Amino acid sequence: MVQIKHTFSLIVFIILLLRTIKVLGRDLSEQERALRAEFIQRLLNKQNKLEGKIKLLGGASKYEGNVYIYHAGRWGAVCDDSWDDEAAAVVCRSFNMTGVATVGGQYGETVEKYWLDDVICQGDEPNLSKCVFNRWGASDCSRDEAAGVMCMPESESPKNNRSLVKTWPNGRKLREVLNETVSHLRLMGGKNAKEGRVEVFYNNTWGSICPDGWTLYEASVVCRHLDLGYAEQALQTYAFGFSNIVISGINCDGNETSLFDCRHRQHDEVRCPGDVGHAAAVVCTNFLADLVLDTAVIERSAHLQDVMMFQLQCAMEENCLSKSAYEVKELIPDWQYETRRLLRFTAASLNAGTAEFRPYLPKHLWQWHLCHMHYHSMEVFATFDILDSNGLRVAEGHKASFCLEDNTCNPGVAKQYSCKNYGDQGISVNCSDVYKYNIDCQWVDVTDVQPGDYTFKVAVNPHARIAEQSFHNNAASCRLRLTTTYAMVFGCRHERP
Ligand SMILES: *[C@@H]1O[C@H](CO)[C@@H](O)[C@H](O)[C@H]1NC(C)=O
Ligand SMILES: *[C@@H]1O[C@H](CO)[C@@H](O)[C@H](O)[C@H]1NC(C)=O
Ligand SMILES: *[C@@H]1O[C@H](CO)[C@@H](O)[C@H](O)[C@H]1NC(C)=O
Ligand SMILES: *[C@@H]1O[C@H](CO)[C@@H](O)[C@H](O)[C@H]1NC(C)=O
Ligand SMILES: *[C@@H]1O[C@H](CO)[C@@H](O)[C@H](O)[C@H]1NC(C)=O
Ligand SMILES: *[C@@H]1O[C@H](CO)[C@@H](O)[C@H](O)[C@H]1NC(C)=O
Ligand SMILES: *[C@@H]1O[C@H](CO)[C@@H](O)[C@H](O)[C@H]1NC(C)=O
Ligand SMILES: [Ca+2]
Repeated sequence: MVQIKHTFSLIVFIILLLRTIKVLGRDLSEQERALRAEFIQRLLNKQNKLEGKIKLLGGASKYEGNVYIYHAGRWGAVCDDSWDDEAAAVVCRSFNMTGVATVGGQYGETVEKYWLDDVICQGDEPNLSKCVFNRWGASDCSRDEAAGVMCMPESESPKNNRSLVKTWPNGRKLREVLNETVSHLRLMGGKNAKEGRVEVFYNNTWGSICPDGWTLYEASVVCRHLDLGYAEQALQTYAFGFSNIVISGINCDGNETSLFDCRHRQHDEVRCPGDVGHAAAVVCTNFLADLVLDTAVIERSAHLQDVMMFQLQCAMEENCLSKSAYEVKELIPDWQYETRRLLRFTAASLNAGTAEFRPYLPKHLWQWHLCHMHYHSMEVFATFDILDSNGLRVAEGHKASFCLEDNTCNPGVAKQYSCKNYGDQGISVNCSDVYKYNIDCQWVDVTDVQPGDYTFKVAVNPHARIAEQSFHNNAASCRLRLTTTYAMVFGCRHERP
């Protein structure tokens, strides 16, 4: 029986083979040609139908995970540089949902090459391919920089329900969940006392903390809590060993003196996506940079200027204008003579810390920006936003790259860093990096913003990518009065980005 079946399969195979040879042969009949054309057309149609489609992988449901987009016949990942909630809104809208952005491969390393990098969305684009980004496939990101989203139904959206904004995703303080008198903190597995995996004594055993969402904010609190200085690194790693993960979802402001003052949104069980074997870890140090944004100079320098678009070509290339500028360019033949209204201002940050502030990217990854003729060493050094009374963004100053240097130094301190000639970039202790109001891109495009009262927010090192002693002096939250003829910025105070 087996023999007969085998023979039969062989015959079928030979017939198929003969047919294939015939099809591949020179003399295709018209009908066969038509069949092949139809097959290829179907394949192309399928590709076209998928073009621009989104899927999410690595999450607990199909509505959360790392984002993959289909383009030119394959799926590709999205890098987290510049990735934010506006971009998440665009992704989640394709499921009729709202959502929040996740970064740093929160749902694991990417399984595909990157299609998109430096994606900047306003939030109202019909789909992700309509946002601004580098060329398709142009990316310098490593596999653990995958951008993701966590989508949720509109009704549960924190944006739809103002009363939820404060409680989500914060939850209760850790000290309300565990008994502080018997809970302790320690570092384990490090080469010295200032580094290691963070362990909590919880429910009578020592356990690790879930590394998901572990940032310099949480790490800063751990170092302060243990009296070890400042957090130089927040790690999600197996390098310091592993123990059972007993706590997830810790979320700190960064200025707490005890980790138990941080908020905690663990639900019933520990939920810890990402690599198994990884744990939250820190490296503490006594010497660290600390940028302090100068609020007075923002108030003094802010003013409006109307500029014709032909003077803004470089700025357009670097995405320094709002979306409508690109629409104007497409729709209006004489677009060069249209004007943009810019809110210009000077931003200066002093390094008041005890160590130099150095760029996040190593030198060989700096990007040469032809327009401005210097290298950019950090994807995002500063953000400028205008928010309405509901806290919604009405204008976003692009997130430009910058060149870090010592522009002015306190008396007796020598300048060391300069952007010229591929020089080393950084900000020395007691020196300031100054972006004067008259340089390109040092503005927010307010062409589309109605006159009224707003909040103007400027932040440096906004994603806390580089360690600092404190992040609570990195942002300035100011009042902005915009009229048809002038702008006034006043009442700036420091806060966290
Ligand atoms: C994305 O939006 C553009 C503009 O509305 C549209 O032409 C395109 O078909 C959309 N793509 C997908 C996958 O929805
Ligand atoms: C989203 O909602 C619209 C209108 O209610 C509906 O037509 C569409 O099919 C929905 N899309 C998805 C993916 O559920
Ligand atoms: C907003 O959320 C609160 C708390 O969950 C709830 O009591 C309230 O009804 C919600 N409001 C709306 C408009 O959904
Ligand atoms: C915390 O633990 C201490 C020592 O075991 C105990 O005396 C105290 O009642 C506990 N507190 C709470 C709130 O459980
Ligand atoms: C504490 O540990 C015991 C076993 O040692 C376990 O049964 C219990 O569920 C744990 N409680 C919590 C809150 O984790
Ligand atoms: C931390 O900063 C927040 C503002 O971001 C402030 O409300 C809070 O009081 C500060 N906490 C401490 C312990 O300084
Ligand atoms: C920076 O300035 C502060 C206060 O003016 C001073 O105490 C400190 O020694 C200076 N540090 C350096 C490295 O110049
Ligand atoms: Ca700072």
